[in-house]
Amino acid sequence: MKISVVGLGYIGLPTGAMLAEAGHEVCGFDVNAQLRSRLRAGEIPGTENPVRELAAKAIAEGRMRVSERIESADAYVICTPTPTIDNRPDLSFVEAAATAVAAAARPGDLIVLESTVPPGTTERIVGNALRRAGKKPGEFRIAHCPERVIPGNIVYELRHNARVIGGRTASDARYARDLYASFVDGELMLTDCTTAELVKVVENTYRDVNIAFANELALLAEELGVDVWETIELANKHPRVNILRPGPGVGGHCIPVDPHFLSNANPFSTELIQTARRVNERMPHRVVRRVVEYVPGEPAEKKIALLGAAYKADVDDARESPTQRVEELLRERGYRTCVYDPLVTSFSRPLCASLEEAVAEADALILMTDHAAFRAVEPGMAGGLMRGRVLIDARRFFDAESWRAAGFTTYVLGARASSSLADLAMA
Ligand code: SAJ
Repeated sequence: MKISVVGLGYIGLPTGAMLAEAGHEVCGFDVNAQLRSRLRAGEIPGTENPVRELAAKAIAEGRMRVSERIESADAYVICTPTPTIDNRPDLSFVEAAATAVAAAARPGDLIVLESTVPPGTTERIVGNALRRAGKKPGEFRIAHCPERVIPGNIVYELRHNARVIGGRTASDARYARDLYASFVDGELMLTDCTTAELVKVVENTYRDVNIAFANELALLAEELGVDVWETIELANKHPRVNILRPGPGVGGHCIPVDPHFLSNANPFSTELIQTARRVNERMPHRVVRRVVEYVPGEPAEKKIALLGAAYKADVDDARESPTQRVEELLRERGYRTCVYDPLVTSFSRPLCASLEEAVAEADALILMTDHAAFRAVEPGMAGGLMRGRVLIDARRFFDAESWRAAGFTTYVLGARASSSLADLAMA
């Protein structure tokens, strides 16, 4: 088949490259002209090596072309972002892509939307775009096949994950299945478009609610003087319990966003979902509260070093990162801040160039992201450069005992109080 992939971001690019590898003729388009020319030159953005290798190979071998427009094809796969503005879904990228695809598509063609959207969106937006182009939606095959890959392991999951394929009709779903069967080894499950849309949003909302539960438990355990990490580990030994991990907040462009697609659809039937969102949104405030408690004195005279700008471990993506919120809140209170991340290049504020620069003369160090690279951070080195010796570990990442042995006062989210505030007052 000839396939037009619309949107060459973290999903469209590897999906296009996989389709090309499976033997299809792929032409990709992205509205970002700079990205188009970089891709043509073989410069693949991002730090996931399997994605870079796969895309570079498909482009170099001419099996995937980066086009200046959306070319007519047998199938169109739309992979554009769906952010939120004030917690409401912004479907403008999907609408623009659907309008352009509708102009190029011919009767019998398949149009697949992969972007995460509120239930009911695919048929409405694609159908309306076709009608505006003077075409009859019934003459096209329309499907929603939500992407489900985890950033950090994209190529593997693209190939192996089960996929939900929703069709406008059962025959549209079967037609789309044949396309996905050409590169997916996982199970392909067929349903209607709206169910597929709901399934995708439900998966991410389930994760948000589960993390909120873990975060609430962390705060409760602190009050009870119990270690939440041990509690969760022991509870998870039960064959039907799987509680996720507490942390400084929930970031990324999916999990904190998608629950709003549901609560926006009906605020009255989504109270649990909305509460979970609030619990997770409060976590950055909890981190800042600990800074206030553990670093007494005039904030303007204090420097706080933050390790990790990425929203999670070992990715270079800082979108909706809890670090961004914690830094903002610290600055609002008057603290000086310095964020270091060895992977992230794009952040809301300038990043420190090195770990040494971040910790130099700092009064406290906050571990925000559990990047493997931070395993090499030694309390002796950090303590030698810092002015104060306070470690706030929001992921239970470091071995707190060795930091305490190096003279640090430590706070570990959800852990049994190990350096009490009373100790701090006496120090
Ligand atoms: N987090 C915790 N505790 C945990 C797990 C995660 O605090 O136990 C935090 C992370 O630190 C991060 C945030 O949650 O800030 C989100 O990270 P994540 O790894 O849970 O999810 P994403 O956003 O990287 O990817 C999710 C995945 N969805 C599910 O696992 C249900 C992925 O499969 C989706 O394709 C992706 O969203 C998406 O694009 O929708």
